[in-house]
Amino acid sequence: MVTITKEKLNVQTDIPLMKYTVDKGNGYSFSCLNVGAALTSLTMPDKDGNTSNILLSFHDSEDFITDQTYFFGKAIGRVGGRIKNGAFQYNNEHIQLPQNEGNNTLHGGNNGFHSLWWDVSELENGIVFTKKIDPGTDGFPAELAVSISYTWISGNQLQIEFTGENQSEMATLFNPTTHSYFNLNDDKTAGLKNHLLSIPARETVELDKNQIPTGKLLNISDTAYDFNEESNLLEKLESVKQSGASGFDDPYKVTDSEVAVLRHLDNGRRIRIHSDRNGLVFYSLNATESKIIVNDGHALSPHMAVALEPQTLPGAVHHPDFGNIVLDAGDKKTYRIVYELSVDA
Ligand code: FUC
Repeated sequence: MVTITKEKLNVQTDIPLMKYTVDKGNGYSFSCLNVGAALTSLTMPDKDGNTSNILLSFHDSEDFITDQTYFFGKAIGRVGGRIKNGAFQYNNEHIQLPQNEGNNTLHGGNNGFHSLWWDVSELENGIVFTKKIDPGTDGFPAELAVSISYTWISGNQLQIEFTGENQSEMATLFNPTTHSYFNLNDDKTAGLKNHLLSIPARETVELDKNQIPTGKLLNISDTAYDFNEESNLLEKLESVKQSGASGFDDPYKVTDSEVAVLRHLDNGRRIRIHSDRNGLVFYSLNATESKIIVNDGHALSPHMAVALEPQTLPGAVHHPDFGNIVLDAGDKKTYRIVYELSVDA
């Protein structure tokens, strides 16, 4: 039996900051905020029945309002990832988007989904955030009606569904994702110890020095980036660091709808991530500031968790082979991401 509770958090804001918790009553529950449509916790048992939040989360709720760096659990849109020069061409017209990382646009700009206040309604097994976003709000063309729902579906599966409906006469872009960072340890300071990861992909998107997709794919078979075979995450992280990278921050071209499986060697927790799109950005939280306090009051540190962000491959707006993220006038699209949780005995 699913129960939904609603709590007003003690933060001074014009719009009350609300936390919604959707509890299955069997050790599985999640919580969300009306700012950023953020998933702030996802709780599950381990093999001994101890429950923990498997997401990295800000300790102070205020940080969910102000953050423009880490995006813990946030909804991301209109477009996840980076858009070169924050611009694209449509029918020979140059369309400029808000630039928030040098000349480029990252995660929908500073006024993207992650920073907005959403209307909320309760569903039978979850909640739905809705908002009509116009160009004056986020700097993208066209009025877009967005809904983002989080619901428990069959088994212990959390489904996140994004719908965008273009309600104007001009085209826009729609490639939303969710920016959850996972850590299956009870003690988040243990970092990624004991984590095994698999990703069904033989190629990643080549990135330039500003992490902008060049349009090429790189064959990663038998390199440290290859997670086709389930691999120890810390060992792979060490290998890529030895080759000069700060960690993983790469778009994988996935070959299956089960885009990643992350599990813990000892405590039995396992998450399978399902998606209906061709890309997965794998980010190992490479740069952090210790003034950020997370979860039970610990300082944030590098590689404390991993973000696994399903989306159409970044760069699609400039490289048609990567997919189509244009939402034409009047069009409506829905994308789903499912977190399937289970515990190995
Ligand atoms: C991922 C990365 C970025 C960024 C962000 C928080 O999407 O690709 O580099 O740091 O998350």
